[in-house]
Amino acid sequence: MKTTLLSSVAAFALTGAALADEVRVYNWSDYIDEDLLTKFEEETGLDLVYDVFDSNEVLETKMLAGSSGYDIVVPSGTFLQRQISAGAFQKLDASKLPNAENLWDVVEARTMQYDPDNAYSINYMWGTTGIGVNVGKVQEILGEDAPLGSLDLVFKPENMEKLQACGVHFLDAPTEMVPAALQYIGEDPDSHDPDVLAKAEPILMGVRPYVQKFHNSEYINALANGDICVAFGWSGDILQARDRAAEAENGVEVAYNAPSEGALMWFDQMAIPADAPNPEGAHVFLNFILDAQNMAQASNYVYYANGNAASQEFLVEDVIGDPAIYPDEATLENLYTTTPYPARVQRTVTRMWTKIKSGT
Ligand code: SPD
Repeated sequence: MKTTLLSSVAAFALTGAALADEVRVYNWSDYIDEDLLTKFEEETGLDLVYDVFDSNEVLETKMLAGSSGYDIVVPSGTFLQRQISAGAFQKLDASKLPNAENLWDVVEARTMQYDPDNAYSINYMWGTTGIGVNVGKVQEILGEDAPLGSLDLVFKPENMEKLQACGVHFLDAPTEMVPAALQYIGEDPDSHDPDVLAKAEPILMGVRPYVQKFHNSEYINALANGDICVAFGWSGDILQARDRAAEAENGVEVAYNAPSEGALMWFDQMAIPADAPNPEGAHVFLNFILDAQNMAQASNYVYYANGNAASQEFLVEDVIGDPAIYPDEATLENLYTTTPYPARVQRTVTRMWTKIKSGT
């Protein structure tokens, strides 16, 4: 098995025969138990090339350009929807996915808003976007009653001014940070109205000076090592940071909270590019992932919920019993979803984000 981080797949001088033996998967970083990759190769006899990315925008650029060379990719729902419209994916062949019977109708009903009939994709994982904290450090700085689970922690300049001393990371994900800022001020987080979207800018600009870095994966180790004390990031990644800190026995206590004001709920979907070199192998990989025990092994490792009902009996209590991963009814009611921005609105948001990141 070959795995690389954000590798380029520019050169494919492979023969048709070689391609048929090889499946190329492009997934998010820190999103699988690598033992599963080895198991896939052993069980199927196929060679797996497994590359990783950490941004929907990076994946989208490849998907819209075409010829990515991948057999499976994993966009989030809103990005998937836009890429389906652009013709980037091929329909799944249900006859090659017998394990699809394990899928969870509750999740399928939600992902249909991005992929009607779930014709092009299966859910891999889903989660929320929220606040990771180094509990001890944040309480030392803001006091015992620090708003650990509130957007006040990250969007109130007085708090952020103090927290900058111990380090704050934000996601470099405009389609998540802008909705969060809108939610904070009581606007519709899924607004596509440029006048409403513009209201997010002063909120983000107001705390921008105190953000050390905008990045989508470095915060896991940074939180775990105690190098930063706050990250606005993805649920399972922050829970992985919690575990890494506990394993290191370094005295760092990491906690994740979906913001009490409301959190984004998102779905990462596995899909087969229209020009995938090995669609047959892609279906073999999807069917392997859809196996209940394999899917449970993945969730148990990465602390994200999955869309596989049959896997639930194999999930450890730390996962199935944690409402930060499998939300209870009350938590679910406090989650929102978003829809893709039309191209003109997307350009406005991208411009705003460039300004925010540069701080000018
Ligand atoms: N380390 C894996 C992170 C997966 C995050 N998925 C992105 C969700 C975007 N809405």
